[in-house]
Amino acid sequence: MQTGAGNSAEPREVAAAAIVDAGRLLLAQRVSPPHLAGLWELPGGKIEAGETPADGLARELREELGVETVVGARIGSDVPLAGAMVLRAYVVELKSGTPEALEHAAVRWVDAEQLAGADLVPNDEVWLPELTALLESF
Ligand code: 523
Repeated sequence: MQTGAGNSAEPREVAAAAIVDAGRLLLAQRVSPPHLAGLWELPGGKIEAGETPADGLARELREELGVETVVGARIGSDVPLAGAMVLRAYVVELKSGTPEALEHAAVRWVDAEQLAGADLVPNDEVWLPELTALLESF
């Protein structure tokens, strides 16, 4: 029976970016839905049909932050989402531009200690060990 994933056996992907610059990680504060508003996330969004995850994530970051990026390796584990979707994180390099909150309430750069104290969306909390290790490797 179809359950909303179309004809593909692959789940639809939501991609999220771990952008690290000068030893700090970029967090973005969600404005919606109400139960996530005010919480901080790795910016990103849904990959559209026909897009590679790298192209789709770079598009989302252009739209949300006004920056050009290079999408790199996967980091952390897959997080299953409702509606046959899966959330995946990627290490992303900033190529040009300064991140602006075009679709978020705010953006901020955090070090490992500030990351540990940040109010993250619950899904992104599973990546804390990998994100902390990434920050400490710089
Ligand atoms: N998450 C999430 N963490 C995270 C992102 C980028 C997304 O838990 N870092 C979840 C939140 C939503 C779903 O993934 O349940 C889709 O993310 P969203 O709303 O940011 O994707 P968009 O921007 O593509 O969605 P719409 O434009 O609203 O359709």
